[in-house]
Amino acid sequence: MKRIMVRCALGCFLAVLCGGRMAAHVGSPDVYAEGSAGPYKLFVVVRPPLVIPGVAEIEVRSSTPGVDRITVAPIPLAGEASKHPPVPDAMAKPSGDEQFFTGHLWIMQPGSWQVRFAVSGNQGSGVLSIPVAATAMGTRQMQSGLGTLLAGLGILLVVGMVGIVGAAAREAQTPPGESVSPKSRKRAYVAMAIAFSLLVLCLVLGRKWWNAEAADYASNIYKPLEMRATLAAGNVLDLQMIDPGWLRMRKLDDFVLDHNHLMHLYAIRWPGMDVVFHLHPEMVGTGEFRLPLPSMPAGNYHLYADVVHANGFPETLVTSVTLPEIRGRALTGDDAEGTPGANAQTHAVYKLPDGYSMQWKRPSALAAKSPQEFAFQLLDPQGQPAKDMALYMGMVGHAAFVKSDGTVFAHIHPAGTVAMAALMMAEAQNGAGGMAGMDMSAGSTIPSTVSFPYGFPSAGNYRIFVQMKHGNVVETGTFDAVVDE
Ligand SMILES: [Cu+2]
Repeated sequence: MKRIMVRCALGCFLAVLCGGRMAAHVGSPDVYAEGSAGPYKLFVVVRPPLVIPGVAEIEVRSSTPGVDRITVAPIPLAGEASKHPPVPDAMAKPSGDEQFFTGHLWIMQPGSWQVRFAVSGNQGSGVLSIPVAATAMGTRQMQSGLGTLLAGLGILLVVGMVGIVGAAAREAQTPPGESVSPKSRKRAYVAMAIAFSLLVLCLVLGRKWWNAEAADYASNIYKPLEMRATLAAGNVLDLQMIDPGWLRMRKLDDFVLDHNHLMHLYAIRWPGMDVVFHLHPEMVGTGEFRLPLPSMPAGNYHLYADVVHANGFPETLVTSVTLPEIRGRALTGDDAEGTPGANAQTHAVYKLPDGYSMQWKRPSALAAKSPQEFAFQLLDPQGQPAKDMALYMGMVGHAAFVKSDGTVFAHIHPAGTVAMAALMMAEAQNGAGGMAGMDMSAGSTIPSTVSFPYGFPSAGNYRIFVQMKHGNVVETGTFDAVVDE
């Protein structure tokens, strides 16, 4: 506890010095998620703290009316501590909007967390848990103005202290009205020298303490898993994970299935983003995955590999590889390919090679950091909603949001930015709630429209790859988005 308090104090004090965010995805730290807390459908945004320990900002909008009260609690996603939730905090209604709630939560440790929402209202109560992978991401320098101010105040304190000690030693025993004796004067100099030495010693030790705490904090700063990609004989792509050293909890052999696969690999030809593959390498050893490549055009590919650890902590590994033209196998199973080519799709309708088309119900404006629904519909060659819809890896659709400068990659589902494997762990603990897009029982018709909750992390140019399945065909629609500040 003492250690936590010290960290906490340091964390607060360093608030302006450090940066933090959630892991998984690349450059897209905020969590956007949609799900059901009992009868209430919620759109949740969790904005990560600047430091760990730090405060996560939370927004909830209920699209079901009648919500009276929402409480939130941070709970580890796995392990013994997940069974002992802390006392929850009530969310506030900051505006006249009856359906909009805000709150904040302290996240005390980096790792795999869930935020549990307990909702009550005129239709009863319900619970929804949203996984949050919390990491401290970096350290910034102290602002020079603040540094100068603190140094000045420090010098003032030292000089003041030495002055007080000197005055006390010199004059405390001198009767009023008498002049100070040379002996007292000498004693004062000795006392001031000793006081000064002690203060310098304190400063040196304090500096040591500060550096030790800073180093301890630095060891918690997230270092993403690295990956090396090589083309082996027989058109096999070999992916070797490298752990640059981070928390001891991280292992390279504890991955769990996330919507049917241990790894989801997006290979995007760069810089044009004109070819995209969504593939699923198999694990062949600790931290090593392999994939027989399908036929692919030559080029430099950015590789984004999504994995989820056993405790629900998701990571996205990034690397690039230059490939010659590959004459490999045909696409099978859950493989998918999209080749938008040079015809950048800024339009609302994307024509697919087999006569189908995908339509984006494009919002009138796209702004950074603003939570939005991204809805896409699959149309058959007659322009009617596709009737032979199928689930693709258990869901109506999958989307990848990629920024043209390579700084953002986010693999999103109808339930949002959270890793599906982590979400299912959280759901299992609640025994209630529901995931958007995954709650289809057998026999019900699969809709031809899919909707993703998301918010762009920053302004700029993005390409959105949307995948939906009909019959045995996985379609990849491509849409470009220009996002304003
Ligand atoms: Cu997916």
